[in-house]
Amino acid sequence: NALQTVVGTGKSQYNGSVPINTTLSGTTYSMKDGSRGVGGTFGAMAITNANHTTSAGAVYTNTSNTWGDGLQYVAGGSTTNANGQTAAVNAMWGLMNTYDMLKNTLGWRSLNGQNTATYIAAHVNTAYDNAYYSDTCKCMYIGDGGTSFNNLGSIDVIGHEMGHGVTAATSNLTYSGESGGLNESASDIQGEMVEAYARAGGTGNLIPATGNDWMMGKEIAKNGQPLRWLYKPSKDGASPNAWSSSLKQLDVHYSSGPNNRMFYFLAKGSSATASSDYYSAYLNRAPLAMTGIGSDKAFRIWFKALTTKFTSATNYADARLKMIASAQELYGVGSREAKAVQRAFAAINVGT
Ligand code: ASN
Ligand code: ZN
Repeated sequence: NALQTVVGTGKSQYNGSVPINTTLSGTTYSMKDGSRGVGGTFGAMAITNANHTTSAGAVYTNTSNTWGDGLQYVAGGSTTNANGQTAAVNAMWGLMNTYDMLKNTLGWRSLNGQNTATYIAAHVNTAYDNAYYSDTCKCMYIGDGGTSFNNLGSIDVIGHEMGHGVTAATSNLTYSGESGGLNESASDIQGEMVEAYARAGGTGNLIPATGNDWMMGKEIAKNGQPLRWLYKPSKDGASPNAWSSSLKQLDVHYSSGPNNRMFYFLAKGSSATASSDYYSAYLNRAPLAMTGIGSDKAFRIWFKALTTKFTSATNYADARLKMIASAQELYGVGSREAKAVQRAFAAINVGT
């Protein structure tokens, strides 16, 4: 038919001017990307306008292929963003980069690996300070932010929400207790890896070793404080840095902390200096510190375990065993990578 994927220009809120894929039909542009995903609700990856309700609404359209003005949405505001396009640009940019990171580095297509198109509904609810994935629609809802946050559409938060879709389609980790913490951590890890990929230019088939900040949602916070610190979870005042038998009683956004830290140590290593944010009191045998294997290998090991080995009931001890098995399959029994996994779990008080 007459649908044609074209490249437009979006003024995003957190990443400046960005190229976004749109679709031209007659003389109308719509925020649909027919090159990323097929089928699904809209036949292509898409951004809709929930228009301050809790239902998805219609796909964004425009008479030109230039979208948004980079400004925070203000209800009834006089800026061009009063039409809400900037929120849609944020969403499309995050979604494109999430899709590309998974596909280009891991060969994983969309949420389910089968390339079923997903979408994001922008402007959900009014002054809504959250974003979430729904497995009913296999889609994500992004709020404009209220008292605590600006628009929730930073790259790491979108990567996080899409991570819930990947987890739901694979291990389906139960969203409570230790498995719930691992579910949350899987999303935080994916969010950071998308951030690293996007900031390196969004091309290539490796996860860059640098580029992400190891903090979830720093860009969106009105007070400058991130939602979570992956490298030292306790900085939020509520998340523990290490596993304990009472971890399972915590909210999943706190019991995620130790696994986030495990992943940081695995990728980047730890320090032997007790005053460092990167120090683990549990690596109390020589050499006291550990050397990381880089984000690319760490994420390959993690993703293989999450999508092919974990079950809905996987806890921290089970995750350790399956991560070691994953590393052994990818890099060999006795490999530096497999030993690093063991060491990273030891650093959060899981195993030795
Ligand atoms: N933004 C939150 C999350 O994705 C929503 C929730 O509590 N599930 O974790
Ligand atoms: Zn989450």
